[in-house]
Amino acid sequence: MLIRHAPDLTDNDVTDHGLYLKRRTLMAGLAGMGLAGAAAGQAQAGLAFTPGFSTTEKPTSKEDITTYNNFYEFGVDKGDPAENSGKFKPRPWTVHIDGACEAPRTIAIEDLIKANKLEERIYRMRCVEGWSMVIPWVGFPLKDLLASVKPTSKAKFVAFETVMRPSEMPGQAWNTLDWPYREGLRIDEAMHPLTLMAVGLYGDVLPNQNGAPLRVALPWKYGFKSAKSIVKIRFTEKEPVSSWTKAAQQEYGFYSSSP
Ligand SMILES: Nc1nc2c(c(=O)[nH]1)N[C@H]1C(S)=C(S)[C@@H](COP(=O)(O)O)O[C@H]1N2
Ligand SMILES: [Mo]
Repeated sequence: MLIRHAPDLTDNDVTDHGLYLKRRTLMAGLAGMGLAGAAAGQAQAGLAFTPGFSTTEKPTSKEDITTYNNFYEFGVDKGDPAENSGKFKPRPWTVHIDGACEAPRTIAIEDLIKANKLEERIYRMRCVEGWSMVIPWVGFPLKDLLASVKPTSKAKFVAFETVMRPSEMPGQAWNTLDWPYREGLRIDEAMHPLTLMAVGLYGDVLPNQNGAPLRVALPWKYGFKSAKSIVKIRFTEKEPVSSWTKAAQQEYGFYSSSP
């Protein structure tokens, strides 16, 4: 990964932010009246959610969040994911969960969204390269999904795997990482109430470049721990492989808590 001095990408686009906050308040009000679904359907093809944990920090603009990305499957430059992910098909999509659990299963993205109560959570994401953003995610606690498959006492870690689809992900033709992208968490980190399975941002479904249709978002870990476009989740007894740790053990240790 290139180490670059990037600006602090915190947003200054007041108009965008103002509109967003208005809409967020509206959605919260409607959700209270049980109308969020209808409102979301009418207003736009957005996701119905209620506000959850947040930060008082001002969200980065949607423009910056969706055009300055790390997603090596689409190339190594920050603009590559937005530019090269147009052909990627995030639907139909299924996630397979197995390993040390009693009820392994394969679940479709629509069913996952229906079965879980979506919340908006505004987290600061820090990349180990030195840049950060404040991102309004929409998602649900990962622990709810994990609990649904009944992990056993042998489940000490949780391993995540990104989809392998070289025909739609041009970066997978290069040996920049050992594909598919793999990351892992200790079971208590994965079950932490702040660990989010994100399916949207800024009230809409996740853009391809941000990890559609679902990715992890951990507010206290460096960005690379949050795998994008996940197709496999496995409970393991041993510490799982991390693509970045494999590539550069010094910079990307397994734990990698951010400051
Ligand atoms: N599959 C996959 N997941 C990934 C990456 C990647 O290259 N491939 N990059 C990671 C890194 S280094 C960061 S900082 C974040 C960036 O997330 P964002 O582009 O949505 O801001 O995604 C993480 N998840
Ligand atoms: Mo990163």
